[in-house]
Amino acid sequence: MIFGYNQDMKNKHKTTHILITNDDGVHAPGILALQSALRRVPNTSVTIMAPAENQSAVGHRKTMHKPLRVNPVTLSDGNTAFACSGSPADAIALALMGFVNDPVDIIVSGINQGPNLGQDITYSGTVTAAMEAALFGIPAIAMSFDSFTEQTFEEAAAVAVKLVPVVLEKGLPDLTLLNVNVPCAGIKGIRLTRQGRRHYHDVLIERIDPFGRPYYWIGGEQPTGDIDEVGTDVWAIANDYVSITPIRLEMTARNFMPEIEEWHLENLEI
Ligand SMILES: [Mn+2]
Repeated sequence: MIFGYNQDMKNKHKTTHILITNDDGVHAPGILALQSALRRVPNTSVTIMAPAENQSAVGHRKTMHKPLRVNPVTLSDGNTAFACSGSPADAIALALMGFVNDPVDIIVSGINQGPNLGQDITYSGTVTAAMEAALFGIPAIAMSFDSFTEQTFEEAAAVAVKLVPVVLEKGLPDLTLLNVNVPCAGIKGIRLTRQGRRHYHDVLIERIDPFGRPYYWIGGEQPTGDIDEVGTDVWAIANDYVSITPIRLEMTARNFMPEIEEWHLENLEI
């Protein structure tokens, strides 16, 4: 609430400054579509600070033991962006701690090539960039597209264009961000969801290098999920709905507290 000030007049003249990042790298097609769409929103300015290389699944990584480098780059549509050497979270911190002068109103991360559902979120550089923004108290939206191959990001970008003004108007609570997933095969509607349950199918592969030493890969089939659990992000995407999940960085397992209190851990002799 601003006293003695005409809020409508203020909003009419205010330019919204959107900071865009991703984890697929600054030259990925998803961020190209996202920035292109958000630039068309009236009274909007856009700054892009994204990893120079693909940083998918780096999680909420903070670079501490080597310097960060930033270089201006030109995107394939002629717009400019900043490419940084760190993680997506580093990109957000860099921008907000002083590299970008203009105050940032909202951060949009993506559009990721591939979904970020259920327990994917702490692996995801797309989502952890939004987590970093939440730590700075800036509203943030993580955008992911439910295909690892299709590059038709226009519908997902249109969702971001619709969502940004709502989040700007309503605001988000402390330590809270929105995780948005967009289906690939036509949008049936929008659903507010909770995190579902992911199932990972990675295997550990051991191979031998030319010098006789073992080395390892962890990887495998794409994760699946409990698609029958109605109301989850996994369910929504399986049913061609846009999934919007509010995510908190306060991760206390509250429903486990009564049971673990019965363990009386405070009585452990140490
Ligand atoms: Mn990615």
